[in-house]
Amino acid sequence: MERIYPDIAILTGAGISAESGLATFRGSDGLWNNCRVEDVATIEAFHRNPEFVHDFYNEMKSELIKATPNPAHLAITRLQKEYPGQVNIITQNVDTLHEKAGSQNIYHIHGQINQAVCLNCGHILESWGDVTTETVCPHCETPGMMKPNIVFFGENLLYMDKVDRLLKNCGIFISVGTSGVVWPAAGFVQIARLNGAETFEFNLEQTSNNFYFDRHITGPAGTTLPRFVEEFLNKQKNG
Ligand code: BV8
Repeated sequence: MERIYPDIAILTGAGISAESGLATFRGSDGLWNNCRVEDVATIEAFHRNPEFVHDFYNEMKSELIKATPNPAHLAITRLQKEYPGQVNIITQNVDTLHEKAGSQNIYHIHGQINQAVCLNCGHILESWGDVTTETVCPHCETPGMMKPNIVFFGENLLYMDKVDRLLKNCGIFISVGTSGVVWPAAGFVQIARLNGAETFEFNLEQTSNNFYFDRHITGPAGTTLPRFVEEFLNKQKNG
């Protein structure tokens, strides 16, 4: 009889990039400890002071371009290569470490640091260089309308139609390195679980979402995820 391999949906947050040296948002070294969210990550802040917000993300871009994937990212790439079912990555991260690790099927629901979007025509500009209020949209040639393609608080997430289908059709939901504080991503485990998925949480500590996870694997994802993937793939092979 044909074996069924349930689809896997993996939600990642800043914690998966921590062992690549990138600061998380709400940890002791958190990004939000050094600046107020309201000053950089809201659409009002951008309209109030676009230069400041552009500077913040240009600075972050110069950091993220240097970062390299860690064993947690590579474990997901291995799972995608060796597991016969679909493995989709829904990431809250704006870094491109999943791409650098060779992963596919990546949905950046909070945007991407190496992209800017034109508020006039919607064109997406891929660029690791600085984007400023002077940048001219290469598509509609309007100056001063480029915004970092980062989903600010109060803005809708990207790829939500696709993500909703992935959550409702996955048989396994894995959360890695997210505090489960930011919505609607914090509610994804509930959707997956209510649609029959087995749910796993990988984090240094139990999060407020703990109730919805069948298993909680505590520890640094760079250690726990490769071990989980090894055991999971062996079980798939040996039946
Ligand atoms: C929206 C962009 C609809 C900037 C980000 C009241 C209740 C509920 C919701 C709301 C509310 N008031 C407002 C809202 C909605 C709001 C929200 O959720 N607010 C929260 C804070 C209360 N959400 C929104 O506005 C979203 N949009 O709802 O749209 C709408 C539309 C129009 C009008 C109205 C509504 C938009 C949310 C996206 C905001 N943008 N980022 C940037 O990235 O610079 S959010 C920001 O948080 C990042 O994207 C980040 O990815 C995300 C989540 O953070 P985490 O990834 O979880 O990171 P964190 O530091 O928190 O945690 C790291 C975890 O890793 C920790 O648990 C740690 O233990 C663990 N860890 C650390 N090291 C390791 C590790 N784990 C394993 N191994 C390790 N080594």
